[in-house]
Amino acid sequence: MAGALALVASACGDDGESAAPSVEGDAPADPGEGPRGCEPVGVELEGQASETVAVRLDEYAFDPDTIEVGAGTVTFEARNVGEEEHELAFLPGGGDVPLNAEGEPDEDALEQAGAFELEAFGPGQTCNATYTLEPGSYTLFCIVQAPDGQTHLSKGMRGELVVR
Ligand SMILES: [Cu+2]
Repeated sequence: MAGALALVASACGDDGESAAPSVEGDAPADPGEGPRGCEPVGVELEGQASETVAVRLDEYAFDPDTIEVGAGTVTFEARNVGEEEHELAFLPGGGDVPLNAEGEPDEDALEQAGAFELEAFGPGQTCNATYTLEPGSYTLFCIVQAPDGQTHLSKGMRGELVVR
């Protein structure tokens, strides 16, 4: 086994991170045809989840757009049924997503508010995010840019999560 591994390693030369160069190599084609893949969140918590909530992401809405769950560990099973990438972001406290002077989402304010997200992933994929949530209201939103440059949020892609 060790010998086989050494052989593979030497066959690859000094390329210790064989995945990285190929990702870089593919990068120019990505904006056109390579949607981002799912990067699940909280996989280590999934076993403790007391609820699983299926959410469909589409242009430009969440379905359902109002979700109620019990406090504790919850898995969101997000399915992108649209044609663009989508994300599932959470703003604790609810209310409107803070915007900057240009009318775009204010990243600093979002960070201060403790916003968190399941990062954007491409059409046809299902991606899980598991969080342990405190009771309260959360605004759900997606600020991926549409082809016309506007955010999905500005096109109405938002919802509400109530954690009891
Ligand atoms: Cu979106």
